[in-house]
Amino acid sequence: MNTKSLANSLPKMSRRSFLKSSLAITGAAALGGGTAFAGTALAASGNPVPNGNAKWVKHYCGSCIWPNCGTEVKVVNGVAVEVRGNKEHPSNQGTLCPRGAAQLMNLYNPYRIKAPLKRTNPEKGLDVDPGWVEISWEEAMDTVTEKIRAAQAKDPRKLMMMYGFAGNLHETPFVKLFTAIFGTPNYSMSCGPLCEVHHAPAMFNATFVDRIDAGRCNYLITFGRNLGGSAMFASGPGRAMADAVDRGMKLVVFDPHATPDASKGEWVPIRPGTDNAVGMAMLHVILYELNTFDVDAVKNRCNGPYLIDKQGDYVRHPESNKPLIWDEADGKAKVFDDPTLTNPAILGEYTVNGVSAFPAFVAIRESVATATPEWAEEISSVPAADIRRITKNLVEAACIGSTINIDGFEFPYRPVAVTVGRGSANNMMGMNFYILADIINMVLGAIGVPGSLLHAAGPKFIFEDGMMRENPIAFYTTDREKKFSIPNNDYTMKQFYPLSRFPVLGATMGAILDPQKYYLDYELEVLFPHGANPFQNDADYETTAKAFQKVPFIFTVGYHLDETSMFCDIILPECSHMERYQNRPINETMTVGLDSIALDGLNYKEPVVDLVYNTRQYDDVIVELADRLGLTPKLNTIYNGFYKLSGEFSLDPGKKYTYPEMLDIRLKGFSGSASKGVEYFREHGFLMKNIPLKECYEYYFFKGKGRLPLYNWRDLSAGRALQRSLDKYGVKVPAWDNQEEAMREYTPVPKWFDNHLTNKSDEFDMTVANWKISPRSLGLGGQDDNVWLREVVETWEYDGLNIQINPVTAAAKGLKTGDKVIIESQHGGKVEGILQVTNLIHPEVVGFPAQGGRISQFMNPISRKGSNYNRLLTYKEGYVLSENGSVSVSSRVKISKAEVK
Ligand SMILES: Nc1nc2c(c(=O)[nH]1)N[C@H]1C(S)=C(S)[C@@H](COP(=O)(O)OP(=O)(O)OC[C@H]3O[C@@H](n4cnc5c(=O)[nH]c(N)nc54)[C@H](O)[C@@H]3O)O[C@H]1N2
Ligand SMILES: Nc1nc2c(c(=O)[nH]1)N[C@H]1C(S)=C(S)[C@@H](COP(=O)(O)OP(=O)(O)OC[C@H]3O[C@@H](n4cnc5c(=O)[nH]c(N)nc54)[C@H](O)[C@@H]3O)O[C@H]1N2
Ligand code: SF4
Ligand SMILES: [Mo]
Repeated sequence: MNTKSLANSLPKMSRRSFLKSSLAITGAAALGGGTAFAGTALAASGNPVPNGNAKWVKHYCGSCIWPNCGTEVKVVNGVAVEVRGNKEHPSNQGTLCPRGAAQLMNLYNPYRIKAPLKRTNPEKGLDVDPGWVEISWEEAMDTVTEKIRAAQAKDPRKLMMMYGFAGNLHETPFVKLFTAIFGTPNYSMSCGPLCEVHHAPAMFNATFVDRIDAGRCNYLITFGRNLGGSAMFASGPGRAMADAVDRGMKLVVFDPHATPDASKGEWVPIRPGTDNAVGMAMLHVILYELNTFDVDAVKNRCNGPYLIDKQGDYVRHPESNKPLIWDEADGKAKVFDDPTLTNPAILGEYTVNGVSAFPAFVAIRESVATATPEWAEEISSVPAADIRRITKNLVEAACIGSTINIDGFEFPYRPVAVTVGRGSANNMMGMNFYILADIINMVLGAIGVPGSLLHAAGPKFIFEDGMMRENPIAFYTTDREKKFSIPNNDYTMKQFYPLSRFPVLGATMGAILDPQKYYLDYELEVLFPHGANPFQNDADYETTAKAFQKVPFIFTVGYHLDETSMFCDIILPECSHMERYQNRPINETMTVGLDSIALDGLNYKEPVVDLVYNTRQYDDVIVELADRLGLTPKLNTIYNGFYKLSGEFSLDPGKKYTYPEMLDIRLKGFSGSASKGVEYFREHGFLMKNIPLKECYEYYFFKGKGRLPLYNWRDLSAGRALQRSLDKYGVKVPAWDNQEEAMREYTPVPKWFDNHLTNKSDEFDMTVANWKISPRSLGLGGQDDNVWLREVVETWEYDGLNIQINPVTAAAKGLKTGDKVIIESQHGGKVEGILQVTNLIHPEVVGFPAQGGRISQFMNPISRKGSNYNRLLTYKEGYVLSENGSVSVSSRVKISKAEVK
């Protein structure tokens, strides 16, 4: 269904008063006197801005994945009129990007939800008029409370929350801890299946995201990591990259599309979904052709020397059960932490405990024995000579053997990094490739040391078997086997995808529609999506629509009437970013420079003006809901635990607080001072607690204590644990026709397998690629109907929201810029759009910048422009990433000219 046909098929919508009033509004000034809702905690706590005066209010931006930028908002006579960067703020140092500057339109967007709404039409669908009517907050909260209470009385698991990026940005415990407070295991995330950027950081180095030490890196290779469009925040990352390029850092970009950062280095066009082949060839060149790598790192900083048996398991000491290493110094097997261990063997074969064993490095090496650059060229289209040249440059730039002294501590100095983003990681074999990139970094010793790829989480590492243990927040392998149950306890489906960080959205939707197939013996009754859009941002939106139609009661706390709202029974309108009390940790991620690497602190914001409409802050809604359900003590206790609050600076479990009061205690807990609560932060906007420089490099914590997983025994054991659980209950991974495919990614060493992107035996002769563009944050922060940002996209972005193909392909297919085209996917999806012919795209690829084609009829019509490439993707098992259920961001497609009517 495309936008046009949907619009034509829509019933005549009865435009209710909330829309009428919005259209009458012409300017920000007219809104200054908008209705504030006197009953909220926010209003009760007092307006910080005196009317009649011009004043700059300290704030921080609410418009990006990493909203570090400190801002100041100019308020005149109660109307916010300007945003500027806070010069005192160490993160952005006074700068601001267009998304930040355009926040005024987020506040004064006439398409916001202005009062609580109730649907009067019981029929639900993306093209059905819900028949919204305005109701009071009291009525709305009564209805929601009663529905939750009724579901809880039957089975607390009948309640499910779904959050997305717009909700995530609240930085409140009440998004992530909603399930704990309301006592259900069921949650889902629209920002999961297409956002698999955490796998290798979590598995390889126990952190949430990795970051490039751009302040010291000299040679940076990116695979599907769109630094220009996605990570050039106005804060530290943008500055770090600009400084690095000025300093002469070489940048090599493997991407089907020439990203903005590729213009600052070398662009290597690659067929989507084939990065794993190129990575294997790079490792082959390093280990077989150049035979130059960081021998010390392989011997002493990873599990390269751990002895493994023919089954791939560690060979362990019979008594202590510790993994063994062969010491070449005296020809003996020793436990990994034996103080006499001097020269770990990384090659050869040994007999230990009566079995034949070899160092894990041997298995890694053999896995790429035949992965020549010529083999990879066939698969990826990247010339073998380029793979050899780039790999050689990388190895030379690694300065293997050199050291650097930071704060009196001697580090290996490896100024190179191979880094992976969504385009590669979220693609077929992406999890394997993500790990492989870290294997390449590891054999060069370029991980966690100055100049290389770092991990942001700080000194929270736990070691097991001498190895860093996986990130505890991601709870992987062993825990999941213990919790595996049939009937299945929850709708997250994580138990069938043991390496998933997120709930498996597609499987959850399938389970709502057919619980038995997913071994569930109960149905959901209440669904609470918040700032989540599984219709626009994920795959198979028609299945999601059917699942949403099936759940009896859905409510949201919403900013505008997005696609998800179309299925809601009750809508509670929420404050915009400039009307919220919030705090948010400051730490630079993804890319760090010399002046941003050690930043650590907390940002603060509060409403800059009276509430423009009859809205409440999300947090106040949750606090109120919990109170109505008798859950205040639980909520307060969980809040204390989340922020590690105790004693003087902690909540009294028996007392009901407003959110600003809770925040005040949190800020005092953070600063450790009674004088540094809300008042202090109001005046300063932030508080820094920078970390010592040497602690920014994990090597500092690992040296002599733990190693990294060159050999991914964990992947192997996760697959085996899953198989044991399936066998124990005699069940299958639900919905996979081919169980072998469901198990194929659990490999401890690099591996290649053909898949739906590489099997080109039909008419779908091209592959899609999609990327983010800097002025546009998906739906994040309500940008899609932010008219100022829209103008930036349409006036200044070279590609607007048009579909791109290469001139060679265009000529062969008789297509030209401006043609209306239809793209059809191998999975059956279809989208229309306007063509842009450009050299900046691989000849076999159809490129989709950002995302367009919003279908909600209640948002600003400008948001409907463009095409929604997500229609071309699928959740269908066999096409997703088997280890974690993530969706492949590519599919094969064909392109044709649309008939002009
Ligand atoms: N085509 C395409 N699809 C993608 C991606 C891509 O690059 N291209 N990226 C993927 C990635 S990495 C991610 S993380 C996900 C993100 O996907 P989601 O988590 O779904 O995030 P958003 O689209 O940012 O926002 C979700 C919804 O919140 C609404 N919203 C905006 N502001 C507010 C607000 O203040 N309050 C509330 N309650 N709602 C608000 C938006 O209109 C939108 O409908 O998308 C994935 N999907
Ligand atoms: N402006 C803006 N910035 C954002 C966001 C936003 O919405 N807007 N969202 C934030 C979020 S939630 C996330 S997760 C991060 C993600 O940031 P990134 O990981 O950088 O992800 P994308 O921007 O989606 O970029 C994916 C890149 O991969 C390329 N690509 C696609 N397929 C392939 C492939 O098969 N192989 C290779 N080598 N490349 C491929 C695309 O062309 C694109 O350049 O960005 C964050 N930053
Ligand atoms: S970089 Fe991010 S936080 Fe900074 S102004 Fe832009 S959107 Fe806001
Ligand atoms: Mo994401």
